[in-house]
Amino acid sequence: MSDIRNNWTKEEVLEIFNKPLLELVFEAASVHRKYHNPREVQVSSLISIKTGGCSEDCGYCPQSAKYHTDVKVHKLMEVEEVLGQAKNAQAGGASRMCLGAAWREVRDNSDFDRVLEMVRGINEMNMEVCCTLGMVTEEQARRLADAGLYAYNHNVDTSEEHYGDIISTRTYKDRLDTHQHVRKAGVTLCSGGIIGLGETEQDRIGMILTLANQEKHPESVPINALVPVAGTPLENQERVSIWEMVRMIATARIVMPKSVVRLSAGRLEMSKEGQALCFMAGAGSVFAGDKLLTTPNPAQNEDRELFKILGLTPTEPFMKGEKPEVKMSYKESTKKKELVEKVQAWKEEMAAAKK
Ligand code: SAM
Ligand code: DTB
Ligand code: SF4
Repeated sequence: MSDIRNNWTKEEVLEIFNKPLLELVFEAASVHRKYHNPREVQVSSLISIKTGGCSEDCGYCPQSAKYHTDVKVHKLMEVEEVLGQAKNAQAGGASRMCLGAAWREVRDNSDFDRVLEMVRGINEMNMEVCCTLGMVTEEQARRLADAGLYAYNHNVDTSEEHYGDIISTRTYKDRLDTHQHVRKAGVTLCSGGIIGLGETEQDRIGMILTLANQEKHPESVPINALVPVAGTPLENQERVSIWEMVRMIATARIVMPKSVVRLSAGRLEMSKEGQALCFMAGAGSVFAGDKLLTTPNPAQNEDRELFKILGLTPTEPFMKGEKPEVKMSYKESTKKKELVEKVQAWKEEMAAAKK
């Protein structure tokens, strides 16, 4: 029987999740070695292209307009600034840029046109581009695909049962509908969730089941530990232990063998040894750079040291999928000729550095 399945039962996943920890890690490590190169870790870099002032009420999120947090609202960034940050991230070893916007959903306006231009520019720089912009229609997903989008991130965050306790302004079904739109546009899906929201073990299993029983597993599965932020309803949540992260990562790894499981938010609180165990349990990706969207993340030099100790190297872009073909190139679509030349020069610089 193929081990790529989408008919997992709650009992089966529960049994995996509750195995003695070292057995669980061993099994996950074995699956990892079958489908992935255990010496490589895919490195993604995040940019918050539009920050704060979001109309949604996600209880964990410092960017909701409903809560009073220290996050400063910032309108959509300029294309040039985003491409400049992408270039620095690429030089630091990132193969993927993830552009995050504090939007409920994408609207068909000039801001979206600007995001499409960012996507074209980063794709032109030979990086994978991921966007996380809230809900999208099928047509919007297609426009992103035509601009060269590689992945779309849209997390289920928790189980369907627990969802209403965390977010009231949209439904679980809304999330899954956007997944369908992304799939129909031929863009790879990045979807995972957060632990530490006050959920039960059943909820953690439920979240994994939602992802593992999709017709096609998400190509990326980010597992976030809640970063409790002052001013949000979840500010006083206790931090999850490293053992809970390891269990989640290992279980996701076993039930979705081909997916890249990302050790996501919460790394700042984890020791190097703890992170090593997460890699052993099948994490094949991290967010790098000293900031996630609005909260801190380990500094680049710390990750470099960690990778060196563990003998890990960052993955090259497009190792697990084709580079998306664009309908209109960055050069044809943009009026900013100077920026086109800059991007060209960066590309040559990067190519020379690799030789
Ligand atoms: N607005 C879009 C959306 O919600 O889909 C995109 C941005 S949103 C910040 C992306 C994801 O970040 C959320 O789905 C959630 O999983 C994660 N996230 C947000 N705040 C977090 C926190 N405090 N700790 C851990 N993960 C968090
Ligand atoms: C994901 O699963 N985690 C990232 C990314 N996808 C967009 C976001 C984490 C955000 C943590 C809180 C913050 O920095 O605002
Ligand atoms: Fe808005 Fe996304 Fe934050 Fe929810 S998680 S409040 S949708 S930015």
